[in-house]
Amino acid sequence: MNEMLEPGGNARRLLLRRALAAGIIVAIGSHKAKAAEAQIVVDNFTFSPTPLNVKVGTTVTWVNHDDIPHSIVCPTLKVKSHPMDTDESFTYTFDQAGTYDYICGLHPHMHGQVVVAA
Ligand SMILES: [Cu+2]
Repeated sequence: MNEMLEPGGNARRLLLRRALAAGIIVAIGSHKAKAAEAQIVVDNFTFSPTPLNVKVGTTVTWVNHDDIPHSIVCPTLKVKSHPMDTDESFTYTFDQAGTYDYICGLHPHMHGQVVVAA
């Protein structure tokens, strides 16, 4: 039989190796880019957990599990959500450290707090 090496063999293997390495780099990159997330549930006229402790850069999502609407109002941040109907959510990314008190705009007796650490 002809034992001659296939001319493109090495080049093809090199390309494959490069493709694999690129794939690994992409995987690491996307893992690093994944931002912190946290969730606050609104249920039975209560925010939970409160206080919520997070780090700067965390995206917080409030989800309303009540069968009446609630909203998020934080005067410090000048944030005012739309009224969230059942299972609707509101998202805000905290990019500065601090202690943030908020209330429900529809039921001002509902209090919550997010503590953002640097
Ligand atoms: Cu409410």
